Amino acid sequence: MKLSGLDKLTTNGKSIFLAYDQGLEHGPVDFNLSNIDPGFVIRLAERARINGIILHHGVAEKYFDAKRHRVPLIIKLNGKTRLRQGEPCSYQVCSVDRALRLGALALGYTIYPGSEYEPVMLREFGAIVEKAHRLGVPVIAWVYPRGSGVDEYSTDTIAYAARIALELGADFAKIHYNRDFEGFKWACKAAGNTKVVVVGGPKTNDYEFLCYLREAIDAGAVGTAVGRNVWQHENPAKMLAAIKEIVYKNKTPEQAIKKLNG
Ligand code: FBP
Repeated sequence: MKLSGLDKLTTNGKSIFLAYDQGLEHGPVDFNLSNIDPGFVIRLAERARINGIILHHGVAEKYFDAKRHRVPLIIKLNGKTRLRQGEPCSYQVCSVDRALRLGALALGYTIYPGSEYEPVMLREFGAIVEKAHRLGVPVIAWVYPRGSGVDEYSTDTIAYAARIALELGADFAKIHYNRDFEGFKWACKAAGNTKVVVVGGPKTNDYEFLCYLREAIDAGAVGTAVGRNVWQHENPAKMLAAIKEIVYKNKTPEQAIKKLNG
């Protein structure tokens, strides 16, 4: 199966995606006066020449011009707000057709395995993969096991998440890394030919974040789909440059931090 956008989603086999879907998932609470502007974040991704920016369709329609912007667009097809309580459930909010009309090179979808609503998400995701692959479009699965009784960050659960992505036909699995290095190696093995990218998470200490990323890549991840650790940074362009040192250039966190502070 030939997927047309796949080569742009990697640079020598490695990927850096900038996630900017938090406006729906978390609300503007994550933003400041700069990063609340989608244009600011799109420009950041474009200038850094990374492998993609992840947007919901509404933001893509109003801010992203596929003819002008030189960064691959990844549209997240489902979403939820944090206002709703209870078992997590993220339904499709954008069709494959609309995403492609908006210029998407790849599609994203979040699955919450273990949730009461898991069957709905599995069914929607299955239909999306079928259509996307028929059209030659790659699909990224956010696999976040959640729901009562699910230990989201256990090593076994993370490996299960990776495998779910493979079983369901995802081209990339976006999963958590709990700092169990050997466990994450196993998770990357479990993902098989599905490429693993790690979640960024809430903004943390720069050096800690770069160490986390280094480890995840050494364990077998091809990169990261990070959001807040970049655009909440006081110097997001430099943070992206430091991430590039780790992901593309195979540098150490110490070398990358020099790039950040230099
Ligand atoms: P961050 O790097 O900011 O954590 O973004 C990664 C991401 O998966 C986003 O794509 C998504 O909006 C968010 O995290 C979901 O976070 P959660 O459901 O864990 O609150």
